[in-house]
Amino acid sequence: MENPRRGAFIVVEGLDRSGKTTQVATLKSRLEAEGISATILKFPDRTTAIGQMIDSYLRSHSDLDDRAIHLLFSANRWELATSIERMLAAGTTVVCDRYAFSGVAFSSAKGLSLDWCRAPDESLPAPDVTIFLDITPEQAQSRGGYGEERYEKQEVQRKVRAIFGEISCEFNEETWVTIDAGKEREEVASQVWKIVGPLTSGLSRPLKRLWH
Ligand code: 2DT
Repeated sequence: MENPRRGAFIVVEGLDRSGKTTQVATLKSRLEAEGISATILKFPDRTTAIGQMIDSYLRSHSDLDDRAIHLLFSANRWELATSIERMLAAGTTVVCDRYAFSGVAFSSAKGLSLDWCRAPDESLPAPDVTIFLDITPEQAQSRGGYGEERYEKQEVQRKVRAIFGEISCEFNEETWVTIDAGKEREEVASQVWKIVGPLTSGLSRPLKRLWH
């Protein structure tokens, strides 16, 4: 029988080296161990045709206009939007590694206006909660620095972090939670679980839409 309560939509955002990938993997194991029906998604989803164009851009194998790549990142979310809605309606918890907030933060760090950046993601399913794993560029550096991809540079990360700060002000403390990701891995994982755990029994309120 279909679950009358829908699944929760949880987004994990964070800067490079914030431990986002590790935390999402830890969360997945915890959800599985608790027997909770959950799916993990990651944006960009580099497996689709659009995702492959994004991958090529991020690896600097191709160049694209700032607006064109922004629209591709958004289209990459839209191509999964219906399946996200279906999974939530079926009672599955959906955890998403990056979402539209990364889209807005990284593109507007390049000088595009926040309003322009937001527009293509308008009406996408809105997360019930966004967990932002915060780390300073200095802490990131002490974790071994950044990788090779296009945005993995201190100056970009600094700007992106400031924009995430601005975006967070638009949400209340239930829909946007910032966690100090400079703490020990286990400590961060337990804070993440404190937020996610209570949502895994399902929600009866309707899913909201960005950016309402
Ligand atoms: P990963 O290192 O997590 O694969 O991210 N990005 C991501 C954007 O510029 N716009 C977006 O909409 C999204 C989802 C953030 C790859 C890089 O892509 C950036 C880092």
